[in-house]
Amino acid sequence: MEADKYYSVRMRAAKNGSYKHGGKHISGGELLSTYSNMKQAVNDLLEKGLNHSRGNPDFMQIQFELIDEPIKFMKPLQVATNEVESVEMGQALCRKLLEKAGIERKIIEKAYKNMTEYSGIRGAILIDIHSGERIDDRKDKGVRVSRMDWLNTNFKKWADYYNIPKYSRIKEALVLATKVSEHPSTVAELCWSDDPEYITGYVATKKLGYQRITKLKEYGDERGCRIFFVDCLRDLNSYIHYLEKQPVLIQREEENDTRIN
Ligand code: PML
Ligand code: MG
Repeated sequence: MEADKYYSVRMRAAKNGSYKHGGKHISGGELLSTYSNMKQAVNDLLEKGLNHSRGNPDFMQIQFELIDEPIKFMKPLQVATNEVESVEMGQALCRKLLEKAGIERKIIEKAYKNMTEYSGIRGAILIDIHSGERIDDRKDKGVRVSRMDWLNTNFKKWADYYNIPKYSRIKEALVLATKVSEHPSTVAELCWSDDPEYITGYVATKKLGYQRITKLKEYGDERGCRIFFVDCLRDLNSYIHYLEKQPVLIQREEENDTRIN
């Protein structure tokens, strides 16, 4: 399979028309596929978009495109799960982890203050760690991290080994967090879902790993968050290019293979 060419396959789904016509974001999906696996790939994304707690879409686009650039292979971030009893405790832990990542308290507070303004955005927003200002110019769209995946068989072995639930949601979030944290300009990522039925989120950095926090919002809340705290003012364009275009495949360490088989 390694010798095969890969395609980036992407899906986006909205309700009340396309985004251009003011539609509400329902779901998005990214994966890499070989040509021979394309039917399955498209079907997986179709299923994802059709069955979402944010509602049934009335607009969906699925597209694929051949990848010319070489794929970068990366090991997944280390995962830790922090059980918390309340949203307040969860959010306090987020702030603590962001501070640990080297972001000043006042910058974290500024990001939180502006958070309601960011919550309808489909992709990620980029916040400069020096000014606390949003620096991407993508308005409602945000930056969509793309061209990344983790082959299911490899993910399942990893999940078994670390005793982590084999949810595609965790796989997809960890793929994204690993790709994002690998870039030297990323200081930290803060994320929780816009799915009203999913309240676990995370803070991720290369050093601290993928720190899951079990309660970051109340059930029923459709406001999500995906912020990248960055130090990349001088090379913003190449940073965004990396997020959108660099193909990445996540693969667990080889040495573990011998231990679980
Ligand atoms: C999402 O659903 O869009 C993000 C989910 C983030 C948390 C996934 C997890 O580790 O449980
Ligand atoms: Mg989502």
